[in-house]
Parts: sequence; C-alpha cells; structure tokens
Amino acid sequence: MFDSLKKRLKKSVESLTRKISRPAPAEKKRPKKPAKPAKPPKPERPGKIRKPAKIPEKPEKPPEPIEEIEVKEEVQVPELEAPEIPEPVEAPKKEKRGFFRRIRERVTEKALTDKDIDELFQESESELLQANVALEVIDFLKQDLKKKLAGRQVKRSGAGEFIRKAFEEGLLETVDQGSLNLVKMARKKKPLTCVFLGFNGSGKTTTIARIARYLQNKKLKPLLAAGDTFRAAAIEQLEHHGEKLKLKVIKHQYGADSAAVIYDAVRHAEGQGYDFVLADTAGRTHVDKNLADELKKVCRVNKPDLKILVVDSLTGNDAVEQAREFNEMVGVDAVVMTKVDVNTKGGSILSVCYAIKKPILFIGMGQGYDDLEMFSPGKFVKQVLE
Ligand SMILES: Nc1nc2c(ncn2[C@@H]2O[C@H](COP(=O)(O)OP(=O)(O)OP(=O)(O)O)[C@@H](O)[C@H]2O)c(=O)[nH]1
Ligand SMILES: [Mg+2]
Repeated sequence: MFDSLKKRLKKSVESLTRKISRPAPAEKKRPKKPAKPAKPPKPERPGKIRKPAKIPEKPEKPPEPIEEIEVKEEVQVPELEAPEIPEPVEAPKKEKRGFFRRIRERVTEKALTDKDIDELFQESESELLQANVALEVIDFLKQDLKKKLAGRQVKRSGAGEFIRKAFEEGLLETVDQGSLNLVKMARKKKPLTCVFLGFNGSGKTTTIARIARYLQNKKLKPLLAAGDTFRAAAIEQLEHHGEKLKLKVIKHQYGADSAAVIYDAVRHAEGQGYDFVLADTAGRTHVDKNLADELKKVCRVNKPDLKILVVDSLTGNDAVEQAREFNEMVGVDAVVMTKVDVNTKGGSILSVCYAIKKPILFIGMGQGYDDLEMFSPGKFVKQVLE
C-alpha cells in the first residue's frame, strides 16, 4: 500500500540526510593538501609518528594509505627522521589530535539555516508533489522541519534519524485530526444520522453499504435512506445493497426532495429503534448550483449528526479542492477515503486532512462489503515511512 508515496518519502528523507551528512570540504581535500610545516617532534614524548604520505602529482590519483609505525622510546626521532622526511611533515601527536578533533567537529556537526532547508527541500518537493502531496502540505513539512532543525547542531551520525523523526512528527500532525468513534457516539444518541456527500462516483453508496456491514458486525442496527433521487438507478443500487445485507431502505420517487426522504428515514428510525440512519445523496460539485442548494437543504432540515465526505483517493490533487468545496458548502465532520487499494500514491490522504483539518474515519480497500479499514494516523505514517 502507498508504495509510490513510501518510495518518494524515502527518497526525500535520504536526499535531505545525504545533503546534511555531506562532509565539509576540509575533510575531502585533506589527503591531497600538503600538511602545514610541522613543529619538530618532541623526542621526550614517545609514541606513534606517521610516515609522510606521498603527495600525488596528479589530483585524480588516490593518495597512498597512511601507515602508522611505532617509535621506541630510545629512538632519537629528529636525528633519525630529519634527513629522510621530505616536506611536508605532519604535526606531532598532541597537535594532530587537536587538529583532527576540529576537523571532525566541522564535519559531524553542522548548524542548519532556513536557507539550507529551503535548498534541501528543492529536490524533494517534486518527488512529494508526484505522490499527490499538496504544495501546502510540503510547505508545512518544510516549515516544521525548519522549526525543528534550524540553528541546531545536528550530529552527522544522527542526521538521518533526526530528519526521519522530524518528518514522522510532521506527517502525524498532518493526518491526526482527532478521531470519531461511531459506536460510542451511537450509545449517546439514537438514531445517529449520518449523511454521506461527495463527488460523482467517489464511492458514497458503496461506503454506506460497507459502514452498514461494519455496524451490523458491532450488533448495531442501521437504516438506509435513498437520498439520491437524482441519478438514474441510484435508488435501485442502494436497494440492492439493502437486500444483500438484509437492511431496510427508506425511499421516495426519483426527483423527490432528498431532504424529505432523509427526514422520513429519521422518523422511521426513531419509531423502530434503529441505531443509525445512513443517508445517501447525489454526487455533486459546487458548480451544480441546484444540487448544492439541495444538499444545504438536506443539512438544514435534518441537522445530521455527522456529514461524512467520501473522497476518491485516485482523484489526486483534486481531492483537496473537493474537500474544501464540500466543507465550505455544508461543513464536513469526517472523511472516508476510497479506492486506497488501487492507489499507490497516498498523498491525497495527507492533503485532504491538511486542507480541512477533519479526521479520516475509514479507508476503502476494495469493492467488497468487508473492504473497509478504520483509519489509524499512526499506522499510516509508519507505513509510508517504513
Ligand atoms: N477498488 C475500489 N473501488 C471502490 C471503492 N469504493 C468504491 N469503489 C467503486 O467505485 C465505483 C463507484 O462507487 P459508488 O459507491 O457507486 O460511488 P457513488 O459516489 O455512490 O457514485 P454516484 O452515486 O454516481 O455519485 C463502484 O464501482 C465501486 O465499486 C474502493 O474502496 N476500492
Ligand atoms: Mg451513489
């Protein structure tokens, strides 16, 4: 699942890490640079000295490995080495240690600036966009990373883990928009009226059937309302699911007022002790002025407990626009993302959550009645970063 998003996030994290971890120029050039003229070694301090490395004449020729030799206490180092050692000679041990420590510190610790992070993100941006992660989400992740990294001494050895962790937190903050528990909610209010909304073909009717099945498995009693009186065969489609799942469906004629169908269903549910009313509606966009007005009326008249937006995850970046439109139209309480089983990108999940700051209840994982999974923000983030 989410293979493409996973691949692109991995690439992004690796690319950010690689850039942070890139050694400082001083270390790269060290073997080719002649060392500074050294102070003569102190004879009274026995220890290791190094044979001078040959300085390659051609820059592309790799330097010869530096070999360490033991020097015995009685050896008079200056006398022994002075005539043989050509310039340059490395500094004695005490000096050398300090020098290397300084080099190491320059390489392993690097204070990042905002500008560094902007540069680091340039490559990753297109990767994430291709996985349907909206620009605004990328920007949020970038700013979040800046907050966490900028101006800090980041150890080179821990840079990968640090960035991975910062990404993980940023992604979690994006997708974790609280949670809703239908079963708990139904214990407090009966019937719990849920109206399903969304674009044409996003998976509303299929989702209603799958949620009904989920509730039946929890020993709860849902009633279906055929609120899509607009599209040909929409009522029959819901009735078909009703038959399969042995569920009652409240319906009117095609062209009837959708708000009235749902109103009748709620009254019926109240009278018959149903736990839920799951109301279908016609697919629409905000440019369908009549359908938009109809949806507003459905919500005004019935005051549903939950307005559940069903979004086809395959619509990619359009998903964000759809989520915004419906949220502005009537206010969305929760989201179901469908067709996740056939969507490797997964970025639209992040984008929708970020755009409307509403929780994802379920994800659709196929066309069968049981192909519905509860959405877990933590699991999602782990999956895409594993
Ligand atoms: N693979 C897959 N297909 C799905 C999923 N959810 C829905 N579908 C399919 O998407 C198509 C449209 O689903 P519907 O439930 O009819 O969508 P709708 O939003 O009610 O459509 P309209 O009523 O026309 O607006 C159907 O063929 C479904 O089987 C899912 O999670 N995975
Ligand atoms: Mg439908």
